[in-house]
Amino acid sequence: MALPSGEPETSVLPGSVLVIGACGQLGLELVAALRQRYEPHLVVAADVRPPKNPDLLAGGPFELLDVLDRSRLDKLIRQYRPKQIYHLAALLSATAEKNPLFGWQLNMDGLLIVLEAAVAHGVAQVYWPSSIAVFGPDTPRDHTPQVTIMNPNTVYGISKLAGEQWCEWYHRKHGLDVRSLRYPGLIGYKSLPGGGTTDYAVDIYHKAVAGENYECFLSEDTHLPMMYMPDALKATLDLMHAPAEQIKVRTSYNLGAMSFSPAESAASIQRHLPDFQVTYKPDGRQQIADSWPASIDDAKARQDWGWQPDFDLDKMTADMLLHLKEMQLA
Ligand code: AKB
Repeated sequence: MALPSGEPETSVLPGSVLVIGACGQLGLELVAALRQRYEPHLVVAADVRPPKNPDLLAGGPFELLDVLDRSRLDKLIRQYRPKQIYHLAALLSATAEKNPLFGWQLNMDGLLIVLEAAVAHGVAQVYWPSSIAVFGPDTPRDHTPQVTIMNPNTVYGISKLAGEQWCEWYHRKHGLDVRSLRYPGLIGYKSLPGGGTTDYAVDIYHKAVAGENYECFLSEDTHLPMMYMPDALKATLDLMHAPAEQIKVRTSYNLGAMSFSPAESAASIQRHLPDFQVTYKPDGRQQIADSWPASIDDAKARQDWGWQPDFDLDKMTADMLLHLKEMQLA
């Protein structure tokens, strides 16, 4: 197994990878991608609860871990001696708005616990996801630049912005190789998101394939940055495997792929399923969406470590529908 930063294989002893928050939308897919890349038994999946479908994380170790429990984390790090930690556990935007103090505690204390443990145990690399939620209503909405006015107005966004600054601080003060991406809304067929503002963009495909109509919680013309899961996995692994000197941004990189509205998503699906209908009933999540960028300028990621997405809306729709239909028949 070869790990990032050009380390030779012999230096990786025992060299596992720990994924915290492994049962979430991204975690399930990232564990599978890492297990394809490395030896599966070296990729340790951890979450506060076991997976709903154990098959999804079969093929490698699973450990129960509440990321707020530092002594349990220390124990797992001593047991598996990870070279890399992917720390994904968080409350997303809509859920954190409903439970602000716990959202702050999980998102902020969880990150600080992981960063402290990484320094204490000499873990080589940490990955931590940020989000387009770091931007707010004062931010330029179109082609939002890497460096601009932020002023997020959600608990989730405030925690992500503070977290970015902590990542940069641990890099500067402790030399910790911590890397991060500002994900747009992520769309995949293998698992459902939970508690986000961009979740409609996944739900809509499930309803379409089930032969049902969809009631969307955002207005039809709400444009948001989005990304198909294979691109998100590619970006994450490419970032983590880029030579350290290429990583110039130690807060978090803007990352873009496509931008679309619920109406454009519906139209893309209707090209395959003409009878599919969508109605619109915006709820509290509309306000969150309205405070976020419509599209992202990710020139810095492209320039520093060669980021390039593969999927646009129609290509993603064709792939999503194909896989969801296959899963329905299985
Ligand atoms: C959410 O909607 O909260 C997330 C995000 C954009 O970070 N998907």
